[in-house]
Amino acid sequence: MTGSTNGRLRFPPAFLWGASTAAYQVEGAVTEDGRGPSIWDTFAHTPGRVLGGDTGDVAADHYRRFRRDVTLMAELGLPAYRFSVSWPRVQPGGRGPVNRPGLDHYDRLVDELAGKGIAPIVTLYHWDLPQELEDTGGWGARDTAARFADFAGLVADRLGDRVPWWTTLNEPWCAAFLGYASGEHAPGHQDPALALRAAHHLLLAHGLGTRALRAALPSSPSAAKVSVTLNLFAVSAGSDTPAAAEAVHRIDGLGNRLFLDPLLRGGYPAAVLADTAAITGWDFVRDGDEAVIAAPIDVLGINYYSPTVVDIGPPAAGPSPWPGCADVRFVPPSGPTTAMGWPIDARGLGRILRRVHDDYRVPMVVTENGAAFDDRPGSDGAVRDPERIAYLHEHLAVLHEAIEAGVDLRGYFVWSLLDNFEWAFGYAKRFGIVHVDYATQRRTWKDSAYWYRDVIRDNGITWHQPASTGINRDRPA
Ligand code: GBH
Repeated sequence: MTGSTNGRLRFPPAFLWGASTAAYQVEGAVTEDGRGPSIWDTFAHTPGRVLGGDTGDVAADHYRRFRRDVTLMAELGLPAYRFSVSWPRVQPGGRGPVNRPGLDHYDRLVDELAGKGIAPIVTLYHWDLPQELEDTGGWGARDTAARFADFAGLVADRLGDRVPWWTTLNEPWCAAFLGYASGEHAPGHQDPALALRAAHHLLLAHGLGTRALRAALPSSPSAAKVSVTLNLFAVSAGSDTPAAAEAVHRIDGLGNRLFLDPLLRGGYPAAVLADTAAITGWDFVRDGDEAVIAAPIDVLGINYYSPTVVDIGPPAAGPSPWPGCADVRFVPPSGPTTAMGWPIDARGLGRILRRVHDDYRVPMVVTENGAAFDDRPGSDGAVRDPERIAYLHEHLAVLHEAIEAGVDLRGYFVWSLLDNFEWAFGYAKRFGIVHVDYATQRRTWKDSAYWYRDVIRDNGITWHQPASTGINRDRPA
């Protein structure tokens, strides 16, 4: 049970603590061992797409440095590491036989983790679609879903005996709407109808991928878990008006129910189909697709960073990731924000967890939570990030409260283990609890890493906000 003895908020004994990364954001080594290009290689190498012209060519060099990074994880006491498998390493063109050297890498990573007692938590798709599949239609093409299922099966055949928990997709909302509607992410299309089609094919990929995983994974001794990770929106109204409530309903529909309902309730929400009827007739949804998508999952991954406030008002300039929501205004935050400009408010996470618990009754894990701040080593070499510690502490306190209220929450993964390639923002934004000096690839524990090590060791947090001083930077030799 949870508890709050001795000024500490303790988490359940089996609560799983971890840290997350994603292949394109940390690996680098983009031509190593026969890897093919992904849509993110193409996008990042297109001038004007990524801040500062940054690319994932080198990133945190995790592909080459994975052994040292696993040692670092062991020093942190990490019980679990969530990483993604690069599809174009395993199938350079997105289809056909396995590229052995590419899959061998993940085999070695899994073994290295196992050797240190760290559970490997595998995400199969964290946005790095093989470019050749984009060339034949990308997520707009139904065939891409079938190709994903093949890929899932190939990886599970090889790693299934050692990976306890699989995630099909990371944040299909982002892949569909940032990739195909606003164009902020690869492949950079700005076509709302195509984005809705992409969302369906991503969900279909999840369903077919789940089926492929269940077929490939050993059922004993204890069956591996299958999940999907969503970035859910804690959306609330900017004013006490019916119009604002209507804006909330539509954003909740496209951001949350469009994914939750087919995954966990067996079909698309009628209101969302109606709201988007002028954009698409949804003719790409075939008989039987919804049953495939609704294949039971064991746990739902939730990524949460910040809440969203909406109202009706003049639209922002530029293409939006919200099809049919030109009349919705995203209210700028008034309180504290991170270096991304995202508001800091942990209560949104609590609202999401209780809502999913009440409406969908599924075990959950927070698969990403964290913040970017302007971190840099001081003259003594220490990286002081009291804002990140405060952010993480606040969110963990909310999780503890949700668990006490009966929410079935099984674990928490901080984003991210390392500073990394922050998509359209390149290396300008640092989410790591470990600082990376990109010139030397030197890793330096931020104060939040020391703090997180102690959270894991104690399986809990202190009652009171930790002071920015008093960080114990002692490390084993
Ligand atoms: C995650 O995406 C990713 O999984 C991870 O790879 C990434 O590095 C990390 O977060 C940090 O960005 O302005 O209306 O579009 C999070 C993506 C960012 C999606 C905030 C929603 C705000 C909504 N989310 N975004 S909107």
